Amino acid sequence: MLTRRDLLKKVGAITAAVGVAAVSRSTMAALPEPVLQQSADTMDPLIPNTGRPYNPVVTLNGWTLPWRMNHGVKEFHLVAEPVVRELAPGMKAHLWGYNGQSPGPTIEVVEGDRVRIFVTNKLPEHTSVHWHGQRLPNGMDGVAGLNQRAIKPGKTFMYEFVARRPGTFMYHPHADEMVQMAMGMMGMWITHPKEAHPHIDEVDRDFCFLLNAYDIEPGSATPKIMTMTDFNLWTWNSRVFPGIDPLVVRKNDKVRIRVGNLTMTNHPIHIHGHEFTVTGTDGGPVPASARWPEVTTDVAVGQMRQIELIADEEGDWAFHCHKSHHTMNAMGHDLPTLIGVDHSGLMQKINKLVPDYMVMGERGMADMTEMQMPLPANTLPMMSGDGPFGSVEMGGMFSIFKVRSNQAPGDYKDPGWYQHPAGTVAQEWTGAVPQLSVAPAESPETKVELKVKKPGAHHPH
Ligand SMILES: [Cu+2]
Repeated sequence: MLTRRDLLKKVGAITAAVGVAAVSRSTMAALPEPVLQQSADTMDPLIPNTGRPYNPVVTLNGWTLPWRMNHGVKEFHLVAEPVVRELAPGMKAHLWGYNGQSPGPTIEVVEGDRVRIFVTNKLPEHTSVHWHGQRLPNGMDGVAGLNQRAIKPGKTFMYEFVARRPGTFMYHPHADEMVQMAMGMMGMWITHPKEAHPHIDEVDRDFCFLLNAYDIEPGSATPKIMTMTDFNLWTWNSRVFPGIDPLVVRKNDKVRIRVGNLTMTNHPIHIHGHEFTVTGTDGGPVPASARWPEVTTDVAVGQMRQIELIADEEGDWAFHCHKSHHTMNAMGHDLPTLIGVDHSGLMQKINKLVPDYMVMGERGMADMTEMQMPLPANTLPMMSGDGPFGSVEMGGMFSIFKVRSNQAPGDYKDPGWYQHPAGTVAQEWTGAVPQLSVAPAESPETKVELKVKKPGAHHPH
């Protein structure tokens, strides 16, 4: 049995909120003490010490909210508030979230639990919480104006319902939704089955995370809330690679990964080296007869996909969104494609006019990772992340599925890079090769002429 002290230790650098200025003392006294998180690290699973037992999830770069048992009701306290979230080492974003982080903490309960959630609003504007996918009384569904009055700044509301069906759900505001979700307000909700379920398997490791996205101008820290499609930071639980922790498993573990999408576009989630099946959606578990093998599954907007696999291939396997623009960090999209364009002599000419100008993309964009281009403060390189063989040239929605035979059960610590057995890494061929012509034939039609436009009105001499 865990004591409260042990419980707090497990959750990491969490603190109880003190001096909540906007909320009166008497109101707070009746509420469970809110638990806050200051770190963006992946916390160990929260082993339940009250209520029905279950196998807890691991929230990627996140944590589970501790609860208080009050006469058989599980009581949670969410605090909606501005937060500072580290997106990856080197960049912090000013977001809105819950209990110190964005996304908010994962809420884990068991099928049949009566749940009471206090929501305190410390934002500068009103909010509400919608419990995506839940069966509940209409007045608990959280759509401000439709199902309840909005929660004004400084006020606390109470939601209460029975977690009727097992599954993976999400929570997010349903008041000024576009702004509040663009600012990072969202979290996951897991309802574990109360007993053996015909369509829910026991697993050794159970991960969850949300897909989200931000548009933060290089050098600034606050997302642009009006952006509809052109986001520049594609995140998993408000983290970008190389800031996203690896998913660490023991060889032959049965692994479940729950992925919810609260961005404004779809994300084909892809794993290397293994096949998986989709075993559940936010509508519930999928019967075994309706599952088929995949290596990529599309997670559309507002959907959750729960995938399962046997981790039977050792190694460091890429796990990422298959939209190549989503595995990049802050970038502009209005650059011309320059592959194959001859820049000879051009740099000197341009540098006379614009001393800092750099030609990019002449041979592709891979040079970007080596370019010592000065970045504004609080910005990440477009692609980076060093691997054992050089730069991984990735950013955004990318992580590594690390399968190790010597990883202890229940150990989620990063084991470092995979040590490949001798002779199992692709390498340069040093034997004889047939004569190949590499340079493309040049003809007047394919030769591209570059015209340099000089800044200012007058023509070049
Ligand atoms: Cu994507």
